[in-house]
This record gives sequence, structure tokens and C-alpha cells, in this order.
Amino acid sequence: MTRHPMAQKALLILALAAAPQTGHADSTHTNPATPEGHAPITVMGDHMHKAGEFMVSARHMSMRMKGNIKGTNELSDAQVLAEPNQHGAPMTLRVVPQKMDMEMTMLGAMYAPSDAVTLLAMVMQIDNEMVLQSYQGMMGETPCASPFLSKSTGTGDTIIGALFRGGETANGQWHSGLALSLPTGAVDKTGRPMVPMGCAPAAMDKRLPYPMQLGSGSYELKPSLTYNGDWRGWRVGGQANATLRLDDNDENYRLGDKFELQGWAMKNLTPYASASVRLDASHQGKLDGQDIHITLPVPTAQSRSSGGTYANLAIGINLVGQSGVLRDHRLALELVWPVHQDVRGVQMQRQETLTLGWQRAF
Ligand SMILES: [Cu+2]
Repeated sequence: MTRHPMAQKALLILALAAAPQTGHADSTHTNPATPEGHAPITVMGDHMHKAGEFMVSARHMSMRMKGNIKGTNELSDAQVLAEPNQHGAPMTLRVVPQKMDMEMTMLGAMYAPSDAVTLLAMVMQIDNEMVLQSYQGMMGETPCASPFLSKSTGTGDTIIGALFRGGETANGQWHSGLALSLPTGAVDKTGRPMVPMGCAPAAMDKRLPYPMQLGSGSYELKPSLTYNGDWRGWRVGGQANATLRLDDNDENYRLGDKFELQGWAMKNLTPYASASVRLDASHQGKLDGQDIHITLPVPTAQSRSSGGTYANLAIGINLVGQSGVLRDHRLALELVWPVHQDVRGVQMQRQETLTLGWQRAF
């Protein structure tokens, strides 16, 4: 965690934001919001709003990947190079991803036309950066002198949807959600990889592998069911959600459907701060179809290398200003570690993800 420059910066911001607010409740207003009133910042559609309220939010998610796994096993570069290349020539892979950084900035808005319904919308900007090593020779036995960098950047997919108030339980309440993801993110990004033969940059732009594309290219339906409640002094919640790809994209494939279950518990530390722990488990199906322009001898360009089962453990902090100019400003941080990953084919291994978010309700 301390190795992570974003984490250090984020903790500093949180400390500054929290410092001036201790014990200044403003009795002339209605009760200020509680920090645990919202779920950990990575959870989407976790809360509803009262009639007439609206909220704006900004999140920055920073995800790291390093090395390669097949199923649950880490692979060396030599093991990756021995994998078959579905594009035929050469027969085995020649390019091995070393690490990848994915930076995602999400801007969101929520508005409640009534107590029963909260509308939401979200746009995102994505920056991907991957470092790869090419190998030349008959069997790919000779590494090129230096790795090369591959980048893609631009708008991601756009989400619009609504949350619907459900029922009350003895200690909490639940709501459902339905969102539509519009394919505004590109699926035809290109770059100039270093070709294994001769270790030189490609003469022409090539279509980048699937994980470097910015969207799914498909219209997606995103249903969800969320519970928030109180349990023995903890604020607890759970959510089931899915991402269902409704059509093949313009490049003749669709990513696998995704299903996720998660649960969290939050403990109030002070009137303005709460700490959280969260567990999630998800499954993504296999990619269906193939983009015939994605042909590099690299694991990420093999359509069989898609989907998997994942579990993550996360810890987080939620802060909400109680008075003065900081009142009702929320600032939150969540750090996520993979505890289980079992992938189809050969894929990059996920490392930690850090999400920093700001929210303000009016
Ligand atoms: Cu909100």
C-alpha cells in the first residue's frame, strides 16, 4: 500500500479533508449525512436519493496487472511462448504482456424525481498502458533487446439507468436497479507493436488486442439488487448485479456476460469517518465471436483468453463533511486486492485496484 503513489496522495487528501471538521455539528440545519450512508466507493448504484435531490460524483480507478496466469497458475514468459497461436503463423505465441495499468475516470450524476425512483448516468474516460516483450527466433527463444509500450486512450462506455425503491426489512431496506450501457467506447483502437521478426516496430497500425479496447462495443443491460441495513453496530450491505451483452459489436464479437455478488460492512469511527471492508465474487463468461483484425501472436489477442472467476477483498474509508464549506461533500477511498482469480486461457494477472471518489449531494 505504501508502495502505491496514488494511495499516499489519496491518504493525504483524506487527512486534510477530515482534519477541520471534528465536532462542529450545525444545529440550524437538518442532520448532516453519515459517512456510512453510502457503500464503499467502488460499489455502483448502492444508494437512492430523496425526491428532488441530485448528486454529482467523480471517481478515479487505478488498476494494475502484472505477469500472466492460466487458470489459477502463474506462467513464466517461456510457458506463455509455448502456448498455441490461434492465428496460425507462427504456431506459438511470440509476444508476452509484462504489466498493464488501467486508469479510469468516471463522472456520474443522480437525480430523484420521487422517493421511489432515482435516475443515474455515468460517462468515463479510460487510459490503458501495457508493457510487452517480443521474442524472435524459430521457437521464440531470443528476447528482443527492449520491451515496448502499447497505449490506448479515450471515452469508455456510457451508462444510464434507474434505481427503484423496494421494501423495508426489520433492520434495513432494499432496492433494485436497471441500467443500459451504451457502446460509446471504441473497439477499433490501433497501435504499432514491435513485431517479433527483426524486433522492429510494425510498418502499419495494427488493431490492438481485446483488453486494450475502450468499450465492449455492445449494448448491455445491467440489472442489480441491493440491500442496506444495520447489524450489531455495523452498517452492512450486499448487492447482486449482472452485465448482459445484448448484441454482437461492430467487430463481430461480444464479451461474456458478467455476474457479481458482493457484501460489505462499515464501522463508524467518528461523525465524519467510517471504515469499510468488502468482499466480492464475480464470474465472466467467454468472449463469443472474434475480431478478425486482432491477429498478434500475444495471449491478449486470442479470443479464447477471456472470462474467468474472481474474488476480491477490499478495505476503504468514507468521509463526509459535517459543517462549513465541506458539509455534505463526500470523499472516499477503496483499495482492492484479488484473493482468487481463475481465468480462461492465458490472461494478465490482476494486482491491486485503488478507487478514489468524490460525491456531493444537493
Ligand atoms: Cu447518489
